Amino acid sequence: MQNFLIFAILILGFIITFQIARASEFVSVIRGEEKTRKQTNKINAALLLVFLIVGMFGVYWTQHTLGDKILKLGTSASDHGILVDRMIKYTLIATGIVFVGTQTLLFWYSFKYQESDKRTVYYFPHNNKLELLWTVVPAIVLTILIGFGIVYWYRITGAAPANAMQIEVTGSQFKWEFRYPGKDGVFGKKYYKNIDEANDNPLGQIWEDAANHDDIYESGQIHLVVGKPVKLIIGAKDVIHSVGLPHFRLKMDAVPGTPTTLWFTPIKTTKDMIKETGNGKFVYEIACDQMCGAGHTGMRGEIIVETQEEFDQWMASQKPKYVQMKEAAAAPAAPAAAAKDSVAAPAPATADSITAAGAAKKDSTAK
Ligand SMILES: [Cu+2]
Repeated sequence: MQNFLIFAILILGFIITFQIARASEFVSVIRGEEKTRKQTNKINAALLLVFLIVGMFGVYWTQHTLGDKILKLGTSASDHGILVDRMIKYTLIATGIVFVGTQTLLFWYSFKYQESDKRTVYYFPHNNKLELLWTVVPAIVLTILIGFGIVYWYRITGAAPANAMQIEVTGSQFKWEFRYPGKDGVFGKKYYKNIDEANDNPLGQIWEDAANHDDIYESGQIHLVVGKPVKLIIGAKDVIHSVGLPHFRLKMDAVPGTPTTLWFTPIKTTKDMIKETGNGKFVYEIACDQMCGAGHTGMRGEIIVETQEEFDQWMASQKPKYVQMKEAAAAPAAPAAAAKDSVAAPAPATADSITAAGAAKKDSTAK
């Protein structure tokens, strides 16, 4: 029924438009074609001017109303973000001047130089100087802007400093998971077939690899040190996600099977930002920047930027996943207590049986 109504409305609309067009044609015949054409021309010229004024006001109004939503992020909280902000500013200034200039001339001239009986048309086919000017000037401006961009791009995507803290970031529908390499500074090996949420191995760490034994696993939230470079090693378990860091002005795709990296130095602590924004609940956000499914908008992670002392204190309170798992496995007599730390209720009794199961799985796929 609804479809029929929509169809009927469309048909009626078509008939009405057709009839109006026909009626105006008859009117123009009665009035005289030439006169009508001139009149329409005048109306169109005036409408172009109206379009310019309304359009320019629209541009101003959108900035005025929505600009806050962007600017509320405050000044950038990372060193790279300052470069990005600077680049956006210069680009907006250059394109803004060109936009206002060209649009004003385009619509104003259409109005001012509309058809007139008092004026003969000046035939102006070609001018080398002008062509050179409007080719060379934009080329120079664009080269400068792109040059800036390339230099910044290499700085942002280039190798991280040797003293950078490393954090592995893994996206999946619909959450962020993190891993710190622990005291040895080395990430243990992982294998995607080892991913086993039920047995407390969400990243698929290979427990036989001793480098895994001190790796710290975090879900949803990470801690960074202010003024200390951090390198993110980014991956995904299912589809393509993207690590979006609006306050740091950075983003990088999280691709299954192809690790990507991103490094930056946070320059303001969370406390600094609370003071700066006046928002007591301020928290740095990791937003998924790649449409990844139904829960995409809720795929949120949090970053706490703090001083080295605060970070060390927090890190000292963290237990490696391996230790957590061992402890849960060593306490089979008290399943209620174990269930608190480990998601797995009917899980294998020992860590050894978990690794054995993982190894068996690998063997079966190797055949
Ligand atoms: Cu996502």
